[in-house]
Amino acid sequence: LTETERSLAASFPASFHWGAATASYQIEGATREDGRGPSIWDAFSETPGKVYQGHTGEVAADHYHRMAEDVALMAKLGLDSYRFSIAWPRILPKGTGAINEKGLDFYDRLVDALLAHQIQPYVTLYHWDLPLTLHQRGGWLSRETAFAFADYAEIVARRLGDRVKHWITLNEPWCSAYLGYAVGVHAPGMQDRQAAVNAGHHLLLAHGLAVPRVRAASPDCKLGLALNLGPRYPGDDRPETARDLDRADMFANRWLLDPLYRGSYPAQLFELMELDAPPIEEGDLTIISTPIDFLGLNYYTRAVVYGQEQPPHPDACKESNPADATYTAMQWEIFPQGLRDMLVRLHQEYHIPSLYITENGAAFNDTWNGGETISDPGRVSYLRDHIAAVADAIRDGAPVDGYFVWSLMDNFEWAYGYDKRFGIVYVDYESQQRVIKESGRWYAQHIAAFHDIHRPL
Ligand code: GBH
Repeated sequence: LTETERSLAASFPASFHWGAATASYQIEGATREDGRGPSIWDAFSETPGKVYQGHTGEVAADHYHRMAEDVALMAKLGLDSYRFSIAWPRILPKGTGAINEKGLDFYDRLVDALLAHQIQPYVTLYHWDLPLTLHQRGGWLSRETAFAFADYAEIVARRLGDRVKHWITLNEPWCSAYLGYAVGVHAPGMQDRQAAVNAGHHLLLAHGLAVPRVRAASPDCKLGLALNLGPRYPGDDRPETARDLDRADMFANRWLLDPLYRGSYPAQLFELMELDAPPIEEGDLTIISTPIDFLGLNYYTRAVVYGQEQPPHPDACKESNPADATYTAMQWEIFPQGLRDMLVRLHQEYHIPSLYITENGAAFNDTWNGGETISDPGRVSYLRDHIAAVADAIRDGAPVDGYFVWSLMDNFEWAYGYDKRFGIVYVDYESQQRVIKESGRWYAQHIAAFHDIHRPL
């Protein structure tokens, strides 16, 4: 590490957590093993034309069979925390009803393996793999799915809650709702904006209903959810730009933040979208805004908004990032300051008591030449500059308690299949060999430097 990098590591408080994140469907494989039921992502990825080159999660990084090796890898990197998700269809193959003990056993062993290495588990209960049977009964368009989720959450918390002290109910409900039900690029692949708004409400309700159930089953736990938020900046100073900036932010950020933290949807949102409000029942917003312990922020990039002559729907604002900026392989602009700005805003405007970066990372076109490591300088800079932005946010008062790299290892990148690699560990999908990239080595050194500073003399 350079001198600057050492002082960056030293600037974090001793209580700060360093981890990496994954999700069940993206890494596990073994989709038909040990009683796992099908999920909407099995069905979606098996539908021709939905995922790049017809890739599916059937094998993925084979983590289901290589769990012990992968935990050893985390220990080698020096992670103190690991965020993973539980596949609902492994626990309840049909979404409700009969429990599949073998599914619970797998996560039980994973938690024990992590704790044996002093790695704290951060468990996401839903990272997009809805049991297919529930989809056939209406999926997130049905209120019943919210109640089914709360039952499922309690089953998991009862089994793991003596050892798991950090729970994340949902990962990125914005994506589940809008990409899954309006754009159709994610499962279940529907293209209906009203459906997305309705699904969003049932996802939030699922979260709110699960909160007391998890708390009751997991004593002294901390609980939250992870949102993908992206700050919006004006492209120029025209009044149309200010107007559309507000609309874009309402859709991208406040749609879910406001019901969770203010107990109401943004006043104009559904009207401006020219849609009906979702089916809100008496008491729903109280359930949704049940206090939680922390918010997980998944941050990748920002957007720059340009006003249009005709006022657009909030989900159709003109966004275009600068041509002279640098971009990742996803064509997402690299903009670390956006992470600082969003953290400070969450602190100042929403008074959130504890923040985690539950995902941050980048895809680059890594290639392995069979050697000891893989050169990925773009990812090293990305991580360093975003970690520096977190330090800036802390300096400006944001209560940030931890940072998770997306991702521990290369994995099934949803609609992009295995074409996009986010890992700090490379996965050779032929041999399933893992190779630590230079970014993984850099992150390990960063964590080691952090511990050096805080080690009692
Ligand atoms: C996450 O999704 C997922 O949780 C994870 O499973 C996935 O592998 C990972 O990221 C990488 O894709 O204009 O700022 O709104 C992130 C999904 C990324 C959705 C950025 C919207 C648009 C950028 N999103 N995105 S912004």
